[in-house]
Parts: sequence; structure tokens; C-alpha cells
Amino acid sequence: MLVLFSNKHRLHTPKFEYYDGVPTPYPEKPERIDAILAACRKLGLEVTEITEQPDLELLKEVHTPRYLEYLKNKCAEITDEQIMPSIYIHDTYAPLTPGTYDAALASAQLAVVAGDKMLAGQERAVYALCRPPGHHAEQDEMGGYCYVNNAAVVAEKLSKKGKVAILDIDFHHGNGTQEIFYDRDDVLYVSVHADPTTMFPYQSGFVDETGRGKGKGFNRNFPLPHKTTTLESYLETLKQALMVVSVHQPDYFVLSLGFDTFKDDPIAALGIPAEGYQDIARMIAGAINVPTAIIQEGGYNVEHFESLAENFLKGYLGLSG
Ligand code: OKP
Ligand code: ZN
Repeated sequence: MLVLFSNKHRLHTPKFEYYDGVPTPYPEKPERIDAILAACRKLGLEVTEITEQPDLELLKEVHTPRYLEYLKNKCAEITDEQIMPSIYIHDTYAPLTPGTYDAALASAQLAVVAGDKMLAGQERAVYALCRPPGHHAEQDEMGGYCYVNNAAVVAEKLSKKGKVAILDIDFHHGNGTQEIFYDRDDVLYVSVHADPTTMFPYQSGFVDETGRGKGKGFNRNFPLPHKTTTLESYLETLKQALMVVSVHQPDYFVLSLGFDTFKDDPIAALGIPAEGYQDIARMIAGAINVPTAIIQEGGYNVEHFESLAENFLKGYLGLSG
């Protein structure tokens, strides 16, 4: 497995978000990536720093030009953090800082390089340590800590060479990824997440959202009850989601990986103990045997992050312990 990271994510360090009208400390911190890197290095994985920025033409295949212009221009114009819904901003969980545009582009470049490596056929799996995350970013809208949809960028790129399946196991439904591919039959989107009735993103992630037009049947949501999900019931649902992916017979696989299903996550939590990520990863690696991009999404328990990543990687790579 090849691991990709960038240091440019440090350019994006908002101090707070607004929750219920109240400024709340921002949980999507740079230390999250440091912790995953520590786990990768501990396991002896090959880690590569990516320093270049992406070709904007690639990003314009998943986002509208006017949206990318807005993101760029706003960041260039502000001198301090700004939290303000607009037609391009879905909620008060997507603060802009002067460095947000550059950080979001650097994050997307990890997905681009992951795609290049997969197409070069050298790697079974590439783990892109994306930050900021991406799965809430729609074609024309940022929100929920997300600005550029990294998983969609790699899926779009791979879709030119074969059938793609995306499995999203972040605690939150990936409304952005769903929206971007909703009309398409060449990119399947499957998500396992907390029931959006009471959890972000609230308006999407329900079972009846199955795709539109020729995309009908190529979008599948598996919402889980927030309070009562256990590792056992989670794995049962994950097995069903993986079955949907297998039936699609993808040539390429994209995993949107969040560690916010961890039982002690400060903003989310879905009953998964740290060692549970070994079972989750083992089940995924056992079910899907095509070139894979693992795209980091959320997860906010920084103290446990290294252990969550280590458990996931051990399960995925079939390492003991
Ligand atoms: C991004 B990802 C609580 C409100 C937070 C935004 C959640 C964004 C999650 N302070 N709502 O999917 O992990
Ligand atoms: Zn999440």
C-alpha cells in the first residue's frame, strides 16, 4: 500500500464553526493527519509527500467553474476566518480562511495522484490522507468541513477507464458524492452512515434516494440508528453494502473512510470500538479485490486517531494483532 500526504493542509486551520448560533471549536484539526501518518510509519508503509497542485481542468469535471472561482476569490479577499452561508455555502460548518483554497486543492491532488497510481497498475491500494475532507462538497456547494470532493475527483478520473464503485463509511452521509454521480450508471455510490433524521447532513442519506434517470439503482443508502448500532449490527449492514458493490462488478474501487463511527468520537459516534476497524477493514479487503483508492474523510477523536488508523490498516493488510 502506498500512502500519500501533503503538508499544505496546515494552511487551513479554522478556529471555530457555528453550531446553533454559537461559535464552537473546530474539530477538523491538522493533528488528525499527523496521527494517521504516525500509524502508517509505525507499520512501515511507504509514505510519499505530494507537493504539486492539481490541474484545475480535472476539478472542473466535478465542480462548476463558477464555484471554484468563488472559492478561490473569497479566500484571496479575506484576511481572517469567515463563516457565512451563501449560494455556494450550505451551512456554518465550512469556514473560509485565506489558505483554504490552496489546502483544498492540495487535498484533491492526493486523490488525483492516487488515481494515477491505480491506472499505472502498480498498487493494489493507495491511501490518500486528504484534509480537508470532501464528501459533503457538491458540484456547486461547500459544507460540513468540505470544499472540494476528493473521492469524486478520483472516481471521475477512473470512470474514463472502467466501472467505478464508491463505498462511503464515514459516519455522515456523503451528500456531495451522491449529488455529483446521482444521474450516472458508471459510478455507483453506496453509503453506510448514521440515520440523517437526527444527524448531519439531515436532508439526504435516506433509503429511497436510489438515483435518477439512467443513474436509477446506482445510488444506495444504508442509514443506521444512531444510538443502538453495535459492531455486530454495523458489520451486518456493511456486508449488505459490499454485496451491492460486488454485484456492480467495478474495475476500480474508492473507499471514503471516516473514523467518526468510533464509539468515543466527540461529534458523531456509532458504537464502533477501536479494534472494530480491523474487522471492518478485513471485511472490505476480503470482499473487493480491484485497485482501490482509500480517501480520508472525517473522524475527530484525535487522541485515539493513531490507534483507529493502525487497527484499520492491520485489518486491511491482513497483519496480525
Ligand atoms: C464532516 B465529515 C457539531 C456540528 C457539526 C458538521 C459535521 C461535518 C462532518 N459541532 N456538523 O463527514 O466527517
Ligand atoms: Zn463524518
